[in-house]
Amino acid sequence: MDAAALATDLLAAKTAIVDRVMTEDYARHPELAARYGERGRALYQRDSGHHLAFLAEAVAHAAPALFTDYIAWARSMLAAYGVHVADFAETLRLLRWAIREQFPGAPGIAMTASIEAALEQLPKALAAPASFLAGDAPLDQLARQYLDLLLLRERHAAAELVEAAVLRDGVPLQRLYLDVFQRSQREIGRLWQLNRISVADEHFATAATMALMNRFLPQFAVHAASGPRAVCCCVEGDLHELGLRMVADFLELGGFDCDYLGANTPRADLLRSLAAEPPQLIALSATMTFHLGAVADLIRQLRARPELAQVPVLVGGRPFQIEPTLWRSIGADAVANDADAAIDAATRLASRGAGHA
Ligand code: B12
Repeated sequence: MDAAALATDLLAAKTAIVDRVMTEDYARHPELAARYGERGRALYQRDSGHHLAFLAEAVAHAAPALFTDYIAWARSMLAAYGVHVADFAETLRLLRWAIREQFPGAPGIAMTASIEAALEQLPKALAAPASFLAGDAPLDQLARQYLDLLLLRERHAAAELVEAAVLRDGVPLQRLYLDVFQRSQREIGRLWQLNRISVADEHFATAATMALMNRFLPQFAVHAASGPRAVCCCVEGDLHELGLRMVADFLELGGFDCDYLGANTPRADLLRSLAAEPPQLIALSATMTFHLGAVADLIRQLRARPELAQVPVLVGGRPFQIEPTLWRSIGADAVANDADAAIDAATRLASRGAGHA
């Protein structure tokens, strides 16, 4: 049985497995009802569904790191909401048991290999990951000030701060993007994960940073209508567009002519518009591991169309950083882990024109 088929079977049994795990856990540990209260069961069900969704991607792509990374993240997120690490470990053990019951023999063993790895790592996983802005790198201080202002909802002061850094002090735009914007966004994520800030705080910071990027780009980009055309989009379902937007801006600064389509691009519409005018490059972003299926599917569809089969596909986003070989197994032509590296990869791919890596 191949990996993709195992993952499909696992997902098809998701509801049954989650129900079984929860019933067994509450039966073995009656104290859970008092510990987690009335909403406990609903949250247990939701979270176990997430565990299974990430596990299925690790199985589908034969990439256990996708699951172990998720478990390290979930461990701190759950801790921030009062879930005991011992209870989390028990859920994972029961998940392993229920999957093996449901899929006896080799399939169940293959499906649960990542759970074994995660359980081994769990005692070492941090209750709270370290800050992204704790260092003393040149722009750390600027990033800290910028984030502090955004968390105070001081959007105009934040804008003045970074504008002065670029226009007065000569900080290169690319450094501002990567060392200040990207890292403060990651810190925002960490603070949300630890339940220290709200989704509203995150939305405010993301919108303010996107607005600043809109203001900066026209001041620096040389319009390159004759440069290679790149279509940049997030796969269907994925809402994280700021990273892709950064990539598109860097490509524009590097001489590309980018059609930036943004978040959650519907697959059918994308394929139609690509076929109408095939670009020299497609830049695809996925942040959530559970959107990797959409990436693989889209690439398969591109390869199946004669007019698009040779257009190179560059991928990027969080799961590709976690598992460095994933781009290849998913069928892309190259990966880049940040907007800087994206310029080199895109230039290489576009200059090669047709053909795969
Ligand atoms: C802002 C944000 C959101 C916003 C996005 C809004 C927007 N307009 O973009 C919203 C609120 C929609 C959101 C939703 C969710 N989010 Co969110 N989000 C973030 C946050 C805080 C910042 C993202 C960002 O702007 N990063 C900065 C950019 C510059 O970095 P980047 O995205 O990594 O991009 C760089 C590289 O990855 C690469 N790259 C990216 N794409 C591409 C493409 C190509 C072609 C190339 C070459 C390179 C490349 O280059 C980029 C530039 O250098 C991150 C935290 C984080 N660590 O990133 C969480 C984070 C990604 N989110 C997370 C989660 C859990 C979610 C939700 C599931 C929450 C929920 N329960 O609903 C949903 C899922 C939504 C969905 N269906 O996609 C978790 C993921 C954890 C995990 N284990 O996977 C994170 C890590 C937060 C955390 N620390 O817990 N989120």
